Amino acid sequence: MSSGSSGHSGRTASAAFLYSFSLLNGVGRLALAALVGVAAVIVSTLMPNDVFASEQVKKDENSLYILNWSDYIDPSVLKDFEKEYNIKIHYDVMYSNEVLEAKLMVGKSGYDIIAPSAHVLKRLAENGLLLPLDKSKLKNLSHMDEDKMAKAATVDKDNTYGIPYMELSTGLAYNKTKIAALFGKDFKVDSWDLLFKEEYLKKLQSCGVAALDSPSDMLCTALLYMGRDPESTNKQDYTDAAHMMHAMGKYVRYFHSAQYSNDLASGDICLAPAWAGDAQLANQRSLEAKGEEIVYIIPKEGALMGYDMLAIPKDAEHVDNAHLFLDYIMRPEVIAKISNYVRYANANKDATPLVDPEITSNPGIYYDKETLKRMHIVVPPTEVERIMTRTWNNVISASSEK
Ligand code: N2P
Repeated sequence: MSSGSSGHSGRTASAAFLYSFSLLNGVGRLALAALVGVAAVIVSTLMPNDVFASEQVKKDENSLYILNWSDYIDPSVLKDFEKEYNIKIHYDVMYSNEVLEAKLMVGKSGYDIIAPSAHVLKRLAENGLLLPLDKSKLKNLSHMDEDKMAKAATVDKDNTYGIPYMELSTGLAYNKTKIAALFGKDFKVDSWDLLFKEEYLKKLQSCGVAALDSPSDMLCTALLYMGRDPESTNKQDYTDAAHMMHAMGKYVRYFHSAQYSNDLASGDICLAPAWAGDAQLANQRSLEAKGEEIVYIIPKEGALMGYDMLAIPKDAEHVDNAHLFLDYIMRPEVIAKISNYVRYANANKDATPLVDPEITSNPGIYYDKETLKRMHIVVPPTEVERIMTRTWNNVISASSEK
């Protein structure tokens, strides 16, 4: 298995791009997105076209190029797949749906498997960028949970383009010891107030707050907190959300969608909006390293939940291998192994008995009925896509000027 970069055209650059994009401010992002478009044209014009080309193509037939979120697989699963099928996996990680989308829009991403969140899969499919799955090659679909497949089908009619990979929520994670030291041991953390109200942020600044670099997660959560429709199409709602978030931007150390998990674990930050499994991982590592608990909650105002999907881009070059991989991932023992490693719930009903009871009984991962009542599956409407991007870039730019 090779990871992060490979000999495939343009891929080393794209891995670096995926990382650095997430560290840029709003203006830099737009400029870089335009540059990538130009670079893609240059790279594809310079593709080698000599006598060795057909040899290389043959060698590459036994390959599979995967782009997945960071910390989102048990590496042994990739190795086992390679061994069983004699297929070499080239594995890159990403940190944001927006970057994935930009790459697919440019075309020739080189990937055979991608992991968009469900609402993004919907947009990619609508733009003709995904390949319909060949279900005759996916016999393990029978293991999937019908309810969860039906939920995924609300954005992917008849489950045409994707299979749900992991189920997740966007809640709030905090270091119990540090929050008790700041606010007193009887202080109850049950609200997004801590992330959005200046009076709390001012205090929290000393122990460190981070935020996800994800416009849909952050803006829709802000709308929920404000009691507005998280799928609002009203421009004013986004203006109000941005206004409120500028306060948050003044106090957060950074916006990044992976770094916070390590930083919570090491004690470098004490609070962050978080994806369920990443918070659990932080908890596990923090307990091991310092004996401090990282608690993950679904605040009383509600939180987002959803699925990350696995899908095949329309121009994938290794379509058969991609189907083999999807079918492999749907083996109950394989997806259970992944859930045990990454601490996210999966959507495979036959895998549940194989998942560590410590995970299945955690209401922040496998949600109980009470928690589910506060959770919302949100699909940001297409017509506000631009408003969301612009609003989010403004929040980040304002924050970087602090
Ligand atoms: C896992 C990241 C979760 C992906 N580390 C959120 N879409």
